[in-house]
Amino acid sequence: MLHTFARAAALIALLCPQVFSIAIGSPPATPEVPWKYSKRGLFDRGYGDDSSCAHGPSTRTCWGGGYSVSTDMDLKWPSTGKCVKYNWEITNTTLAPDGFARWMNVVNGQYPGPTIVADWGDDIEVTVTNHVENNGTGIHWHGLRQLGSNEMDGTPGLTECPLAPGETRTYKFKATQYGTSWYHSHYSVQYGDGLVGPIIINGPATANYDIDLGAMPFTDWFHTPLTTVNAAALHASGPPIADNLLINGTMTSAFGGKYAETTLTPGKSHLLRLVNTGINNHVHVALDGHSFTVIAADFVPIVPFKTNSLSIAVGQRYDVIINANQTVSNYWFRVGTGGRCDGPNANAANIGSIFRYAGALSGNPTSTASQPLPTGCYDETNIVPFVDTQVPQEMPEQLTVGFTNTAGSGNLIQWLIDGSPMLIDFNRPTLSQVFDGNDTFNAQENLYSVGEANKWQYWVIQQDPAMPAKLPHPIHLHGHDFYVLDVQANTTWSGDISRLKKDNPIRRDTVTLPASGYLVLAFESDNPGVWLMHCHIPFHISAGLGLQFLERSDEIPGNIGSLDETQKQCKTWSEFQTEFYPGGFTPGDSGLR
Ligand SMILES: *[C@@H]1O[C@H](CO)[C@@H](O)[C@H](O)[C@H]1NC(C)=O
Ligand SMILES: *[C@@H]1O[C@H](CO)[C@@H](O)[C@H](O)[C@H]1NC(C)=O
Ligand SMILES: *[C@@H]1O[C@H](CO)[C@@H](O)[C@H](O)[C@H]1NC(C)=O
Ligand SMILES: *[C@@H]1O[C@H](CO)[C@@H](O)[C@H](O)[C@H]1NC(C)=O
Ligand SMILES: *[C@@H]1O[C@H](CO)[C@@H](O)[C@H](O)[C@H]1NC(C)=O
Ligand SMILES: *[C@@H]1O[C@H](CO)[C@@H](O)[C@H](O)[C@H]1NC(C)=O
Ligand SMILES: [Cu+2]
Repeated sequence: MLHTFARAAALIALLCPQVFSIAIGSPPATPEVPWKYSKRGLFDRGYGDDSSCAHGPSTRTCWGGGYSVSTDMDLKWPSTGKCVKYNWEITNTTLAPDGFARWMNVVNGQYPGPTIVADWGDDIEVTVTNHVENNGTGIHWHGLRQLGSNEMDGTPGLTECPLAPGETRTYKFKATQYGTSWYHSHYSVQYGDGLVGPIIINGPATANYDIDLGAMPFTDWFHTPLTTVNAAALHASGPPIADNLLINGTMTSAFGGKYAETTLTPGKSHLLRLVNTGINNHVHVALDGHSFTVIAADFVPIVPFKTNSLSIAVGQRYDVIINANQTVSNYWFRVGTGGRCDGPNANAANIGSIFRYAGALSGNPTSTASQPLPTGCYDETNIVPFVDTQVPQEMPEQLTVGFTNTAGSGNLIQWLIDGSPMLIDFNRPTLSQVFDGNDTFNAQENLYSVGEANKWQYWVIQQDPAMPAKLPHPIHLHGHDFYVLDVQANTTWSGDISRLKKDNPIRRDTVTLPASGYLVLAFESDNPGVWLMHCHIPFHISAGLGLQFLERSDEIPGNIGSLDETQKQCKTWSEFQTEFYPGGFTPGDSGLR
């Protein structure tokens, strides 16, 4: 306790309207970080560095004020002084996104939740009140770096206790990145019951467009509450069957529902922000008669490439430009699933939405696909980050993904990291433990310490070849983007570091670990905090497929206000849990999603 307050007193409060203040130990806002400059290629793509021209439809690479699409977002971002505030009531509400009515946990009665819209460099402040009678909550801002604001990451058991029914808390953080993402509950399987929404952070782009159509979220959809589906999945020998797949929160089904509709302006080019907010299903998307020019992958601007379809893992995003230069008409936007590698979807063959040119007749499209959608759960490989990074070749440390299945005897499915299924303690989040000066962690917290400051951290995630469950996993890291240095299906890592891609490797925050294969990634230890790395399939992280990096524990910034808030949140959570769940939660359920 003493330790907590001694630490806290030295730190600076973080207030939304005020310019973001990073506390002791983390990199300064206008950084002088020579090690970073020295490892960058500073590749000149012809826009110069940080041009100051004005942003507009024909100058999307510019942003203004010395910022552009060439700016390295790790090092530099605008400080607008602008604060974007939201007030959210989380309720248990009956809705029927595809015509089938069921209870959902949603933000402000709305599904998908309200889109957070901010400009690059804004502060974002979201006040969340939990009105759900039976469940806690905790909102995570997927892909946002939370530089210097680890306690705002919204990960129950790591950075906070769950928010108990009736309680309110405020999350405050800075948009140091720009592009498209989403927020979701990280409490139990709650996001699969509806607690998700898009995040748009306006910024420059690597190609021009006229109109921003906003976000287009997709998710597989279950008619049974996810707690029930998950409890069964923990004991079943195969994945659960999704009932449907929602596009922008809607689809048709035997119960009614409707297709989502998007309007295109003839002759204009449109930015569309694709987000897989899914549960089990990897998706493939295409628009009849139109190609996509892809300009960003996750929060990373990329060298534009053209494609007829995109493969999108759970948690991934792509920003694409669609040129409305075809005959004024209606076109099917088609969405397919991975096929055998993700999980069955009862309506997989019928998923679509309508893209209607302004001036076209109403009614469903009669367009045809030029080619069938691909299947499979793999990532796009054409991704070249616009801002160039050099990552030296070094030997990674190994993490092995394993699996135990005693389902036949009525027991448990568990996914393991180095033999251990992750299990967190809602009542003792890692961050509180760190501030209390307790550095003894339970083995099942799957905690890996990263002590070095500002160094590359190399990890190979290897699927245990002996494992019977041969499935790919979308791996997501909090607090960082990572670089994908090598990725292979059906093989084990040879230890040959000359295989590692060092010249401008793919950078993003979610990547697919292929079945029976491995993934070598690297991130920079430039953000002290407690950061979860996990499979983004809720059923898999629930069954243990996760670990936490405790990065530079002595330097994690805290601030008086949010530490007080964390303590209050833990007290009310502990009272709620003691009263309603005296025996604890479902065995084998990590508590995380
Ligand atoms: C939501 O309300 C329904 C009844 O309308 C109830 O069965 C369900 O348990 C509630 N869900 C949560 C998460 O509280
Ligand atoms: C959450 O709500 C569901 C649905 O009402 C309920 O079955 C479950 O026990 C609750 N669990 C927790 C951990 O709050
Ligand atoms: C998604 O739906 C919302 C609400 O109906 C709508 O405002 C938005 O334009 C839609 N987005 C796209 C890309 O069609
Ligand atoms: C329509 O736009 C696409 C994408 O920019 C381009 O590849 C194609 O050639 C254009 N087609 C016509 C008919 O102009
Ligand atoms: C330190 O944390 C561990 C793991 O959460 C816990 O088991 C132990 O009781 C704690 N020790 C103290 C002295 O609080
Ligand atoms: C991996 O092996 C499986 C089973 O033999 C096969 O179906 C799959 O195509 C292989 N994947 C790759 C990328 O080679
Ligand atoms: Cu998984």
